[in-house]
Amino acid sequence: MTTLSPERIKLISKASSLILRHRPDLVGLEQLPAGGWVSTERLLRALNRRFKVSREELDYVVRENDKQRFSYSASGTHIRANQGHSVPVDLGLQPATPPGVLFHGTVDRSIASIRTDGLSKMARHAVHLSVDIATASNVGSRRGNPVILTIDSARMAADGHIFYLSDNGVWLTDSVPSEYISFPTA
Ligand code: HQG
Repeated sequence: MTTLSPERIKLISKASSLILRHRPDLVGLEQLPAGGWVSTERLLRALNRRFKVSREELDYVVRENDKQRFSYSASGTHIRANQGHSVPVDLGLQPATPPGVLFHGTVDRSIASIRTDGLSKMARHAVHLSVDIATASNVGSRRGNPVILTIDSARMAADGHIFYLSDNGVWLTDSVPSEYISFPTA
């Protein structure tokens, strides 16, 4: 069975994220097709040009990736990123009822602006929210000392905000106005 080093997983994961979330043009696609599904062959051809990635290695990354960033179609002929896109994409996700509370990990320097404007999707397709504090803390710590915001998703949903659950358990929504956000007091 193929086992890959963490470095190799990261390399393949990053290159695949770049193509499947941000740069479909790198595999000759003007835009992402419905569902964000790209032919696995097409992705492998592009990866192979740079890194000599085998189908077995890609399978391993899809299966073992720490955040389950990618999914294969049922037959494995196509692959997509489960979330995190910056290019327009219709993932075909159905609106879903979120848990009562969700979390978002950010950093101190963003707080003033989030207090005023709420959470925006910034360069991504949606605002990303987590079901647990540990995940939100990991997300925030990519940028510095994490600050955890608590989102009143129950009230948002009641007020008509639409939520989607990605295949890897991330909650997505268009924006979070600041009235639904609790900021840490300390
Ligand atoms: C902040 C990674 C100022 C927001 C992660 C965040 C996640 C504002 C940054 C996924 C703001 C956007 C998403 C406002 C939002 N003013 N700052 N009004 N509204 N922000 O990367 O949630 O490893 O687009 O707090 O783990 O950090 O790629 O979003 O700090 O799951 O799979 O603007 O990406 O997953 O940053 O991360 P991002 P995110 P992957």
